[in-house]
Amino acid sequence: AAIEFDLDAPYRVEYHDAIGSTNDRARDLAAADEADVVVVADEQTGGRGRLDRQWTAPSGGVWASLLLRPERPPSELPIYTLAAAVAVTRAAREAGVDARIKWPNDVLVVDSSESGTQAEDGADKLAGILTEMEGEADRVSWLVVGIGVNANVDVDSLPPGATSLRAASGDVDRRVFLQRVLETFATLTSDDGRLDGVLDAWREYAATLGRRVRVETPTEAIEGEAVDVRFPGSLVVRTDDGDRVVTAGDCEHLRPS
Ligand code: BT5
Repeated sequence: AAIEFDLDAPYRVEYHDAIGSTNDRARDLAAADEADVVVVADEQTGGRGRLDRQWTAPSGGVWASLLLRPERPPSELPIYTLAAAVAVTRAAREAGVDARIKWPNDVLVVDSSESGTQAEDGADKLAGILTEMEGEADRVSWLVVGIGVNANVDVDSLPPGATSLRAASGDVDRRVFLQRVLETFATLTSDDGRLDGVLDAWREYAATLGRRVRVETPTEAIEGEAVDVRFPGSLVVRTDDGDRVVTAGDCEHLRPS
């Protein structure tokens, strides 16, 4: 179903009925010196997750990639990914869904029915964020924030462990939903400070804080209690050997021991 994304946002909108990956298209626009564009598609045929994983993106979802050129060093960019997760979570909650964030940026819906297919202990994945960038040590050249939300799609068309807004609370007006996401994202990332508002909102929506977690970093696995998030988006894990600050990795929520 074709949709029009005529958004009232500080970004130019480029809409596609079907495309390989909105992130790839945004990267092409970056190479063409564009900025402040959001690429939106009804369907993706080659959607991408992190670490070369596939992202299933049938017609009816909100698949969008935002191209930005923030005046920040690459080391601070995780805060944009957290801001995107907060923005999606807020929009989902406004749509009546009990959405929460798993560090760093998976949006989950807590499922009280315990059906057993969940990606995480009692929760299903509603949305994911894929952030990509290029730049020097002191300043990013471009940043692409890819946002994938299972909106008006059947759970049957998604991988196990996934859920959708349709399944959790009903279909949404995708134009309104994306508009809200972009508004929140723009507000949270507009101040030049340390973007503390992002962390405060992230803490409010966190599913991870206070839980036992196992985080696989590129070099090791760290287990302990997730006690806080800190700029630019690192997880503080309390282990038997003291607090560890984890900047990147895959996080698994463990059942309480
Ligand atoms: C993510 O990766 O969660 C980032 C997903 C970003 C997708 C957006 S859509 C717009 C933009 N254009 C793109 O091409 N990508 C971005 P990761 O944390 O690596 O999770 C990937 C894993 O989630 C897969 O290995 C599957 O297990 C699962 N998965 C795949 N499709 C899914 C879906 N639609 N809903 C929930 N889980 C899914």
